[in-house]
Amino acid sequence: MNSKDITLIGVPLEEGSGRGGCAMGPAAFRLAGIVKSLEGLGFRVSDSGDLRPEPATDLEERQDAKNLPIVGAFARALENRTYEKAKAGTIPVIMGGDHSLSMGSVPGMARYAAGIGRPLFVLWIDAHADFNSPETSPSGNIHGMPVAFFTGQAEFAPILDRDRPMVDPRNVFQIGIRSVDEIERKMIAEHGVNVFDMRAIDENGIAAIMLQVIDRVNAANGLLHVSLDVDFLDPDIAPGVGTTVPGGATFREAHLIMEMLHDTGLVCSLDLVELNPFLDDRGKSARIMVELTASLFGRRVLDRPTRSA
Ligand code: EXY
Ligand code: MN
Ligand code: MN
Ligand code: MN
Repeated sequence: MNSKDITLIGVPLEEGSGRGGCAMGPAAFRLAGIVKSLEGLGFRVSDSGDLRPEPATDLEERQDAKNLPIVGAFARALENRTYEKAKAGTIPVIMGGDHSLSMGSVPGMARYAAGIGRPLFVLWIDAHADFNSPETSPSGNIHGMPVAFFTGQAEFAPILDRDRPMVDPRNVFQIGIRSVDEIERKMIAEHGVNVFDMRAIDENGIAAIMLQVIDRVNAANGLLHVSLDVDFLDPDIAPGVGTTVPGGATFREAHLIMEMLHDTGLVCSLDLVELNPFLDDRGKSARIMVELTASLFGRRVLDRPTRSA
């Protein structure tokens, strides 16, 4: 992440979540001052506006993957936009929108990483594993499926190019997990996804976990895509999300993740997802997400010596 250029991409997508509200997310991030915060840190910020694809006519409606024509259309448009903006030397920051948008952002970054011959790693910061497929999903909501999709474990329709680069599930790190479906639990273990649930955070602390993640990415000379779901945070501090799960991360824990990531310079792209302004409390959750974004891009309280390896 040596670039000083950030491209904001608005993704007003809520059809993957099974309820209304997330489509207002991009507007709420703008209102909470995301552009000014990043500019204040010395970045050139270009807001590329909101994607507005038409539903794909070649994708069929189905009950086990609801609203596939529009979710698939967003995945296609975002895969392309993310790839192009990364290739142009900027850092894509995707303002969602529900988590099904990662079916576009992550494959776009996987294509970019493959093009420069580096492996892509994904840090999934979420209460949920999002590793369902249409066959295993209890809800049919696609926002519970993106990790299975971009690791090639749930190919439920020809949404993207068949030859697209996949992310190795062993290159996926999940932090904050506390709500997993039964079959999902088996799937993540079987595929070697690295899961740090809330218990792991309680027992080891965020710092020890993050050092493991960072060392793995560094050792492989990888790029790191970060996907931040609002519901990672405890509902008391971030109520603006449709899938709250009690017992989430504190502001300090989330902040430390972002600060440690910034110091590594490994982060190439960021998803901000599941913000539902309709459920929020006076913009509290939008603001906290913008603050965490600022920490990821270098806002700090004091200078401190860099960690030696
Ligand atoms: N595992 C549940 C499902 O698949 O329906 C809930 C998924 C919620 C996903 C949120 C976005 O992280
Ligand atoms: Mn999620
Ligand atoms: Mn979630
Ligand atoms: Mn399947």
